[in-house]
Amino acid sequence: MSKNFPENFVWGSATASFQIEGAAKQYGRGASIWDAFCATPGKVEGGHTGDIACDHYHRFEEDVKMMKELGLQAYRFSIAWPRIQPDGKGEINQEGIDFYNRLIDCLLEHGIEPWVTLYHWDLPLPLQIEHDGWLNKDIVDRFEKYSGICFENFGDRVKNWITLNEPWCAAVLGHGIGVHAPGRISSSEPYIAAHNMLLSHARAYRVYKKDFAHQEGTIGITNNCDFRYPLTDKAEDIAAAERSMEFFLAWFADPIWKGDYPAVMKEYVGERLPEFSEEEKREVFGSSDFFGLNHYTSMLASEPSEDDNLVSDIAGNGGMIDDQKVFLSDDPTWEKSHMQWNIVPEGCGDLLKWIAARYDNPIIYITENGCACDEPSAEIADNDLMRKNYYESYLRESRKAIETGVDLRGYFAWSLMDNFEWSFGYNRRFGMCRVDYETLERKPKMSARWLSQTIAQNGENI
Ligand code: PNW
Repeated sequence: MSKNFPENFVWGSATASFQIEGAAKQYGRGASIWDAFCATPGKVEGGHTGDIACDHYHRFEEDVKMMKELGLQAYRFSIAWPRIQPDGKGEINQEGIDFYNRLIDCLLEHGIEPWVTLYHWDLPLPLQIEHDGWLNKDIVDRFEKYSGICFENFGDRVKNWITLNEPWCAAVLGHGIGVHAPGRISSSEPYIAAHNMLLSHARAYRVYKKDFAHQEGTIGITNNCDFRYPLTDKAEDIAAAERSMEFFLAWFADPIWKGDYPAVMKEYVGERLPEFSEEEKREVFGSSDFFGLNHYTSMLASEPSEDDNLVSDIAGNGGMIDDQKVFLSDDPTWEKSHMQWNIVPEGCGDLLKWIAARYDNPIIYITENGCACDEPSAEIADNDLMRKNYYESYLRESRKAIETGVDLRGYFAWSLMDNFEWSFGYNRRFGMCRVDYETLERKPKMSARWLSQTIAQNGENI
């Protein structure tokens, strides 16, 4: 078998609207739940906001040029819903449409394929305040309208759509532990929000297939998942690891690829887990042309003992409230990123194989993968060996998974540039390109130069 990645493997990088655009109060954009969250004291480190971010709104041409110079074949970005519909339900803001038209055209002129996420967490604020956001089933109709506006205006040129980015994060971090907007803390709301997200995703998928089939694009959902290794080879730890995967990924993927929530969730969550009607099951089942995967880290899972504190382990590392009854820990030999996320390349390969086995070998795209390194100076950023090694080792394990038959078709490095890292503000830097937040100058780091060579050789150097 050749060492290369498949011939049409897609090499790209990813960003999200709120994290890079800025111009948050300009050109008719309405407020989002993240603007409100940033304005709430104590929620975001340093009181940082998305007002300027990387100023991508004004500098997108420069950014596209940089992508071209790096040889990226694809660029995944998200559309800010409140730029398209400032109140989330009514009038269209033409300036918002015009902006994304300029961006899409510019990408295509440079031979870069746009991959567009419809929702990467910046919900129009009025939908939250007046309608309870994702907790209200009405959101399904609103998301359908918004998606339709996007297909209608951009679908002649955009052929790759992602409905939702990481509904797990929006459900658990946003509605369970409250560290993301809208900052709610609850043990039942995550399941309701997740349910309505799944229905919204499916509705957008169905509308695309019904009304925009002539555009001949593909559309899917992106879920995030860590991998879980059992702490020991005891049967109950092996079961705990599997259960943890089901609470993380199968929660969202089973309804789409198998037709309902995993049995273990029904059992452990009980009546707090909403039920799909038969009609909803049919709408959700089969509603993704590909399996979008964002992956960063792995942890050890075990059956909790009496004194294990479950809650302490969920903040940012992928547990799901106490319901799953899993204790999570780290292998002390694992290196950590500056976000304290374990660097476990083999977890990436094992996760890909887990997905292939459970979901009958779907087409997979890694729509995010990356490493947080704090880079206090430009010199340190320029020599981001840790990030380069991270990309390389995760890609190596991905290629090995492909060799076992996993149908992985593309890889998007998170992220094109340093940006607003949600509740951590601007200090956790995932970017392949450095952004000097004073001057807003951009400069590719070593990892970007490495990825660029890798793309040129279709991964033969890995
Ligand atoms: C993803 N977790 O967020 C997002 O899609 C990006 O916007 C973000 O910048 C990137 O990963 C890095 O954080 C996640 O707690 C946030 O497991 C939290 C988790 C996973 C992904």
